[in-house]
Amino acid sequence: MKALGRHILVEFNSCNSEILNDVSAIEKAMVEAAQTAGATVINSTFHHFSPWGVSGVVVIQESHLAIHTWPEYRYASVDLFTCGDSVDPWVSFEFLKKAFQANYSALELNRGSLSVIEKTDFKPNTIRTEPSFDLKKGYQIDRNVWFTDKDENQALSLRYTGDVLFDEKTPYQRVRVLESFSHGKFLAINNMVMCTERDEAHYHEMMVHPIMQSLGDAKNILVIGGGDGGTIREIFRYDHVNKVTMVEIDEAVVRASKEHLPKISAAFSHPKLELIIGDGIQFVKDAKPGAYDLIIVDGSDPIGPAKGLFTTEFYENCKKALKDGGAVITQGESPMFHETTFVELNKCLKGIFGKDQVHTMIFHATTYPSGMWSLQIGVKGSRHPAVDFDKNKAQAFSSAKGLRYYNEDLHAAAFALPTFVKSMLAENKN
Ligand code: SPD
Repeated sequence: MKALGRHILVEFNSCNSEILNDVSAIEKAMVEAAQTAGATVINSTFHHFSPWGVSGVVVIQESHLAIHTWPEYRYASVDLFTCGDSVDPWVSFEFLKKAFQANYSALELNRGSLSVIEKTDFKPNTIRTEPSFDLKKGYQIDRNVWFTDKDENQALSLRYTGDVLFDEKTPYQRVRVLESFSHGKFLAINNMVMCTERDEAHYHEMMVHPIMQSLGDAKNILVIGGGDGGTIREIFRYDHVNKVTMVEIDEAVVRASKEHLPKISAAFSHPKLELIIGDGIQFVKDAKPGAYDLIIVDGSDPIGPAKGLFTTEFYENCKKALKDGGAVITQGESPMFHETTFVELNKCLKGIFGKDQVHTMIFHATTYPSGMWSLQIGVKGSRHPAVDFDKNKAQAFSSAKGLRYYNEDLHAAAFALPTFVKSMLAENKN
């Protein structure tokens, strides 16, 4: 070869936009393109941009493969650079063409033409005696792929291995299970984190225990959503519960959790559970008046099928379906991330249950954007869940069950709202 390297500049057009926006699929294709050409992969870094597009590079012992995608133009710009004769970059090109389902144009340049550059007798001052990686151990790629849950202005990202454990597009949404480095496996719906192995207890324990401790002997419970199973797992810690009916719209969520999140989905075989795959909104509409002690709404954010879980009609139907003295608790979004939804939901509940019968809790949701999340409760009666509970029982319960987040002190503390949240909800005393 009369040059140091071969550089192919590729224009991939008319690609599959979905693939061009899928950071995991792109990272996999780029790494495999390098390996197929016989390159030794050292490292890869890929990032998904807001609102769409992916950039990344695969560093190979023989140089690099780089990409930037514009899914909205069905276009990707790709650089394939190899040094020496051992790797043919056109093999990587062929691989990527198929992976992106692309049309193409490409140009090969010789880089470092030996007719214009000359070797010197450069000797570095220090020479590394150990290789930077051990070829004997084989494939040693250090992947850097991120999952990002975001709106236009804020985001939470988790670095994950790049391996996709579950990925299905259902009639309702995209359901995925991925494995993060910091929080274990996690369930994602569309591009939102639903729960991670490491911190799911924060959400599920707070969803269930403050209200269960306050109601004291809730026996007949309805759960809307909650397909991962974390909420029912917490409910079944109470022996006095007679029956839990759970209505989840998307069977794939249940399946994904059973297959990959065994600790979260452990209660699906409980004999007191009736699992219905169906529309929870319609179920509540058709429910017998006064049937339930407690309704738990463990839905996703108000996009797609969960939209109807944020409406006046839905909570009016919940109230009808509750016994006197019963309560509904719902995931109430974030005062820092979804301010409008958080406030509107609160107004909606107050309009139905009455101003003094609606109570808001805040807890640390470390893998939801902003890290600050709420649960909102409507009570059909005068019970105040922050006050009307037995602290000694809560203490005994949380330690006997080995809970990770909820305890007797946190119970009342979770209802103490920061001043800016009180102002949002017009709950300031003066
Ligand atoms: N932005 C995330 C809101 C998620 C609420 N539900 C999560 C389901 C966990 N059981």
